[in-house]
Amino acid sequence: MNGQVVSPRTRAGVTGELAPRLPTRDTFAAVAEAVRAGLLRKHKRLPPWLLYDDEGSDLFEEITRLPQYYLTRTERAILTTHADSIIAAAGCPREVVELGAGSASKTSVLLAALLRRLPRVRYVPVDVSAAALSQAAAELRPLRLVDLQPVAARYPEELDFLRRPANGRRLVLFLGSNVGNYEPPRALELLAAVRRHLAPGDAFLMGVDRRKSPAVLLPAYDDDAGVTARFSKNVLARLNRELGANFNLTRFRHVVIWRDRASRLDLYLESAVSQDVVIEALDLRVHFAARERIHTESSHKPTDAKVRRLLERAGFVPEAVWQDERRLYGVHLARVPPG
Ligand code: AVI
Repeated sequence: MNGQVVSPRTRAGVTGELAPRLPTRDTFAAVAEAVRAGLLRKHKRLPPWLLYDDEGSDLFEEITRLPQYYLTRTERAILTTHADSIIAAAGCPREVVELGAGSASKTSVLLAALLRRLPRVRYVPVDVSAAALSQAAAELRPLRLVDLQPVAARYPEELDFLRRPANGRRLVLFLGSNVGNYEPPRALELLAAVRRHLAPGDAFLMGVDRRKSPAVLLPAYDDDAGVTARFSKNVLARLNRELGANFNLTRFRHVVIWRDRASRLDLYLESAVSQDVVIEALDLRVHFAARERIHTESSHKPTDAKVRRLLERAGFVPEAVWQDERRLYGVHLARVPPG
């Protein structure tokens, strides 16, 4: 297992195939189809979007508050410290679109900086979750001069709302290092799709967790308190709830592996024993050998040079990067070049 570092509670193992984290608007049929296809493969996997039902989203919120999970608070600190220079460099956009806005808790600092320069701005939070969009609205209520136009949509499939005319320059935000959960070709597809919908001079701001020592990365994804393990195992609990499966959660372990060459973390659920699991709604019995794994998610940790290449290949011109003092995390600004 060359070039791999394994979390202390983990043994090295096979590489799972990667899937992008698609936003969920999960119908029973979509869940059933994804589970059947994923668990009948030689190397079992479940798509990452299955992690984010209501319970999973609450657990992810809990992860963002863990001392080991530095990503959220580091990004927030960068945006807070550099809000004015980011907004100036972005060219004082009149419209801010945020992909995967969630509760928009980090965005208000950028909007406040914009409102110091402009009398009014339009903010378009995009999320698949209506609950997240109404939380965003509540978060931004104190900023009275923000014209809020939430859009419930998946991306990149449903970016058509970007076709409607912006009343001036646009800034698209893609924060939280969400790009890291996409397999590189899918990340390129998404960024290129965004780029195609933008006009010359528009800007794109993306938060990315950087490549760093696995000694820092592994605890962020395998915390002592076991919150990330509960987040991972929630996918099995979800299959019990929604598909009448009988996964015994105590017989699976949360496993995280650092793949040095690919510069990513792979997250798995590993069967502790040889066992069969029945999924009633699929009329399916699935066998797990002892130590067999289900790949559930990957989190890529690119260098800045790799992020720049990705932006360029998507058709943007990278312009600036803001970082924290420890250089853990980067916030990258790129622009659509003149036609
Ligand atoms: C949502 N995404 C950016 C998280 C990450 O850091 O890759 C998902 C996550 N999974 C486990 N911990 C965090």
